[in-house]
Amino acid sequence: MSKRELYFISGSPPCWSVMLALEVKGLNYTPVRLYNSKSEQNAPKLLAVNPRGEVPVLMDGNGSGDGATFCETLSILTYLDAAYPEPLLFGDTSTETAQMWQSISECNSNLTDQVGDISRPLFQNKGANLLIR
Ligand SMILES: N[C@@H](CCC(=O)N[C@@H](CS)C(=O)NCC(=O)O)C(=O)O
Repeated sequence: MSKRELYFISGSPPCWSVMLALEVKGLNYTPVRLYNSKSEQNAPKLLAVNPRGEVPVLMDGNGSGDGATFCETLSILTYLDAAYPEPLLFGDTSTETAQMWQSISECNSNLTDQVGDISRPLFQNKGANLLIR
């Protein structure tokens, strides 16, 4: 069994990002599905990693004794790129890397909240009052 575990909730785009990165890099991992309906992401073991009770959470015991545990998609992707550079996710040149981070920053600053305002009421029945403004 892989010593690398990814804790995820079905249908979660942030979790998909990490799954994609692991596949692109050819890294084996054990996917650990959590059920949002049972609040499994709030288990003490996971709250110790992310007190906000959100996934993805990556536990990377890579067998070399310097395993790592992270939450937050971008920090997980950054860790994977540094630890397993083949192939690089964030560009091969300084210009490519800057262009990618520019796009990521623009999305996070201008798109993520707005998409959440629409998707949370639709998919999680949360925050429907936000749609009635
Ligand atoms: N900024 C976080 C967002 C993660 C996030 O929103 N995860 C959602 C699934 S898409 C979650 O865990 N929700 C559980 C909950 O709200 O109780 C990241 O990029 O990792």
